[in-house]
Amino acid sequence: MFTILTGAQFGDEGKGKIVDLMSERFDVVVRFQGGDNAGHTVKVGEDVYKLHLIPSGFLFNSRVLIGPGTVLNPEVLLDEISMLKKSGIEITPDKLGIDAKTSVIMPYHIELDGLQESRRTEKIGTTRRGIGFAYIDKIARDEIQISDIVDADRFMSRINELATQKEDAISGYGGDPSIVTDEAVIHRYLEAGKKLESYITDVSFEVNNAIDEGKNVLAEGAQGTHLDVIHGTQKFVTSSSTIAGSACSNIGVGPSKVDEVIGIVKAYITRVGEGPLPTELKDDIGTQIQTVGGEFGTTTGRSRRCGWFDLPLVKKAIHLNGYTSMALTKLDVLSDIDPIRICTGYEYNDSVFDYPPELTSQLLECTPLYEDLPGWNGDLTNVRNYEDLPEAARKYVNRLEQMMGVPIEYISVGPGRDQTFRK
Ligand code: 2SA
Ligand code: GDP
Ligand code: MG
Repeated sequence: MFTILTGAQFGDEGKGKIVDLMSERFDVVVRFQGGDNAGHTVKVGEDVYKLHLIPSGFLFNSRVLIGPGTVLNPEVLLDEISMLKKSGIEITPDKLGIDAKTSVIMPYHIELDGLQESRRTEKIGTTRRGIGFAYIDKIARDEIQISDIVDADRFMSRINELATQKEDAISGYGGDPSIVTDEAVIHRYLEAGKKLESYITDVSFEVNNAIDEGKNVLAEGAQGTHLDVIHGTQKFVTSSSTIAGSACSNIGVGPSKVDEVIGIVKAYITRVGEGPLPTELKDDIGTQIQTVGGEFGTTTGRSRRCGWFDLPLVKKAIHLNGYTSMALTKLDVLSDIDPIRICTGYEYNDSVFDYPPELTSQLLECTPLYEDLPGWNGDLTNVRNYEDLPEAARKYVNRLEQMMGVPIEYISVGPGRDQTFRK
């Protein structure tokens, strides 16, 4: 069985939590795009793990894989492996595999990301992890792959081939180009290569074999649908394709193998970084949601902007991903707010739409239209059954499900594994 899971909004929907929860039934969990810009939080009891690269299935017996469509900072991965080791969790090559063709994020990518972002008059708000520049190099065929850093001669020949181009690029932004051939950096990367060599594998081969053997494979998305580089709110997007179809192309699995596609959706919406967010709340309710929901970037600590549930954006996410079911997270955060608003459409240019306009510039001009539902009071974090939710909360969930037209399978009322139940 092959399952794909993606975020239906702008990321941070709680994918890490739901993947952890589901991993018990998956033999293989695989990351297929993005890099350490992602931040996925897994909370078990009092232990909280904030992961950027290792798939969130690491706590169960699943084999976890990093696919060739990702961009990998090897030092961040090694830090994660040692952080988990300190918590008594061994990430050995039996547990984790990295595809040989995975692009490596080099220090010059990070430098260029920071320089370009500082120079932009209209900022994107990148995580400054070098993601965009690493993907540029993949597409330009100027990447360094993980299999290159395990071989000193090959690595040096790649660096020498690329040096002038990268130095010119950094100088062009007014930066210091010495980082490109810095001996200490090269030494550090070669050391990282030695430590990671035994993890290298062929992810497409492993995943296809696992599916053919009847095992359960989960593809874990990072960021969210509307940050997709092709279908998202350009230019305010990440540099990879975040939607479900990308799992097939990035891992190397045929679309005929996909059995289910799960969308993770928050009971409201958040966005970190710049770009349109039509239902953004810049008032006390927005602050309340941000505080109660702990809406701060898992990677950068930046404040996440918060807004009401935006149905048009979710409808588009349902189109782009073909969700077969949804998990609704963070319902607990909406307690003690009355009324609770659902954006059902937008007014744009004196017309009304129930689907987002194609262009970012148009979405920026949209005024949301709302349906109001009564709120509820009290803490939901101890609720363990759907029937035990306050009636108003059940009505809210049912209305969302009816409007989305896709069944809500899981409801989450807190960061913990046990704070989840089936509808
Ligand atoms: P980048 O760094 O080039 O991918 O940034 C481009 C845009 O993509 C957004 N982006 C994200 N949005 C939500 N969550 C992300 N992960 C972290 C988290 C973010 C953080 O889990 O909280 O800690 O700030 C993520 N990664 C990238 C980014 O904000 C830009 O708008
Ligand atoms: P991801 O990027 O989609 O994996 O999400 P993040 O981990 O970046 O952000 C989600 C945050 O919400 C994390 O701090 C989670 O621990 C937390 N979280 C997940 N589900 C719930 C929930 O149902 N309620 C509350 N209050 N927090 C949750
Ligand atoms: Mg996140």
